[in-house]
Amino acid sequence: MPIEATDFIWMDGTLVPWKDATVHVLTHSLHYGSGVFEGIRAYPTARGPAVFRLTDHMRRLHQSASLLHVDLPYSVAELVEATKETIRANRLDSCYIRPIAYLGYGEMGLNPLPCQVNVSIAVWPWGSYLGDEGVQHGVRMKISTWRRMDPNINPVAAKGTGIYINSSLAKVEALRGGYDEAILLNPSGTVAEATGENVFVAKNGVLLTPPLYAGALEGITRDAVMVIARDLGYEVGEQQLLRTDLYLADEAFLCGTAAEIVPIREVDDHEIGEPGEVTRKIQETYFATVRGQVEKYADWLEYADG
Ligand code: PY5
Repeated sequence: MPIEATDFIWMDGTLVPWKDATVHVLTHSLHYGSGVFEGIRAYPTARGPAVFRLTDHMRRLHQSASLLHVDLPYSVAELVEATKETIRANRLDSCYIRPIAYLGYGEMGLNPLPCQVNVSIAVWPWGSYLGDEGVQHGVRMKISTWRRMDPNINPVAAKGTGIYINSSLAKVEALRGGYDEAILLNPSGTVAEATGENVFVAKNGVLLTPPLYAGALEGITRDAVMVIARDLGYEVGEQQLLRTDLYLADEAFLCGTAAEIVPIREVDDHEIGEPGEVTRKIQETYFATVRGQVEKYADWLEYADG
């Protein structure tokens, strides 16, 4: 799905025309994958565009940066304000938001400490990451032969650009095998997460997701799903899962900002089937929440216009 250009990208404090938002080929992060990023979404609501858990995402950007020894020149509050300004400038009702902090031009070599830190925020309209058909009827997953990295090889808690090569390899393997998306196991062989989403299974009415120590990113959608599911009356637990727990699940789904809530229809050719009641209810509540229709979760929305 090609990126749809908008008018402006926020770069280091200024709104720059989309086509001028470029970097030098000797940008440090291009060579060593030393950038950190976030994926955020704004949704249309009765009060204008609302960003879902914007402050939480910007806090995580700061945490990712600190794990990679990148000193961000903007506070969480400044990044929140810059995001709202960028949405307003592009007059968008809903969009995907991609902040990235990267080590820029001026220094080379593996020591990141002397490098200048640049920050940009781009916004553009982006449909369902795994397709509307996937959101409705579920996706076909493959357990990847690539493992999620051990947390002592790379800090998997950081959304670091270089770390995503692992996800890309798994994604390509799954796509070339005729599947929609991959699930990665950790080095001990239990389920970690998908290439850009967390994983949940439902078994006998209980909802389970791998704990963070299994290699799962502390997803903001994952957290929202746990809150919503408990409020809907489901028991929710963090538990290590075997690949066979996926094969034998009553229901399973992926969740993440880009993908939103996507049912899993099949894992390694083991059929789970059309989305069941637990998945449907969580999906429904999540979509109503992000559109500002659920009073209980009103705190999760930060309005671009105010
Ligand atoms: N796990 C990984 C590896 C992720 O990259 C993401 C988000 C998640 C889980 C879900 O986290 P959250 O719920 O906080 O979004 N992935 C990015 C996203 O914008 C990039 C995907 C292309 O969803």
